[in-house]
Amino acid sequence: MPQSSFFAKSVPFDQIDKLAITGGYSSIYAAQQPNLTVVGNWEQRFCRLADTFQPVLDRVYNFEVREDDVWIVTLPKCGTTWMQELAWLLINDCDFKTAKEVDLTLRSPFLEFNGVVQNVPHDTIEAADALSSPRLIKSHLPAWLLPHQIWSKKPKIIYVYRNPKDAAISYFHHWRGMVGYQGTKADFMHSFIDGYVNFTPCWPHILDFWQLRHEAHVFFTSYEQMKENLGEVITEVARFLKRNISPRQVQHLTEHLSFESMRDNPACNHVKEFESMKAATGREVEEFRFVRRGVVGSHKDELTADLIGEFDLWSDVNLRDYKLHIDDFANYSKYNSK
Ligand code: PPS
Repeated sequence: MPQSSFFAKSVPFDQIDKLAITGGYSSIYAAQQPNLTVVGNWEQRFCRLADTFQPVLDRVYNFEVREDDVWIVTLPKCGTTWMQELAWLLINDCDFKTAKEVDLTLRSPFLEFNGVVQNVPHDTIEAADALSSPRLIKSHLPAWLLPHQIWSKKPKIIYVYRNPKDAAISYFHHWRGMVGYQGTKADFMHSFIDGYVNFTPCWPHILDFWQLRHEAHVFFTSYEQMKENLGEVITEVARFLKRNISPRQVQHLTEHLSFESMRDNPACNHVKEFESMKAATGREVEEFRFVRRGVVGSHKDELTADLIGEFDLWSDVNLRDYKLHIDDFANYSKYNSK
């Protein structure tokens, strides 16, 4: 049996219980030094994932990367779907017709989705492998768990940051709607801060890509910038992907990518993933709209002042050593450094 590139240490049962996870949950560590520089000591870096991910991690790590791929890498709920639709249209000559007809999860597979839901008829790693070039692939994994060929073949990577307080709120609604979580909001937020929900801890995930932001093949942007000036982000992504785009196309894209238009577009609402989850768990999920609220600062009226204080302290502690402030991430622009 080939040796695994990772090893797992189980997390305490009370955490699993709190998050309504059936089955185990683990901290995943690299078994050998990754072929990219990560923040901190790589031997101490871990990523928390439900144990259902374990069968897919080596498959993902050894996935055949193509130089003309485009990868969208994010922490969950940071604007992944929004950026996928944007990038897919840029890569495909603004083919709005196909974009409306074919579900985004088929046009741009979520590579490790088989770790979220096992035994889905549609294996997302095989689907990504079979896709014709140029492919657009989504992943939430931290840099060192991504296919190792990414760091030698250097396909283009778009990383979207979002204020963790807003991402956590969005994740909470997702966890209720998609996973069936019935615990409290405060318990979920503490699990997020403590790095127990899938793909966390959060700050090292962000910081790895932050330190790569000047690399020619990495585009670091934020949900906040997309909200502030979508047209500018579209133009910057087009420049990054070396795609010509007219002002008229920017206008058309801006309309297609508006919150209202994405909310009412079934191809962008993860309907297929919902169906897989329902079929796999045999449970009805509560009414949940994927494109939900779409605002910056949703935490302000969805979190208590105490929880906001805990989040802020946690961010300060994590950023102090790097002399970074939380606003640095939302404001960064690759071509127009503010
Ligand atoms: S996932 O599950 O990780 O792929 O989710 P992700 O796509 O990263 O994030 C979902 C949030 O993005 C919001 N969204 C948008 N906001 C503004 N405009 C547009 N067009 C748009 N499309 C998606 C979506 O509403 C989720 O955020 P919340 O805060 O829950 O509304």
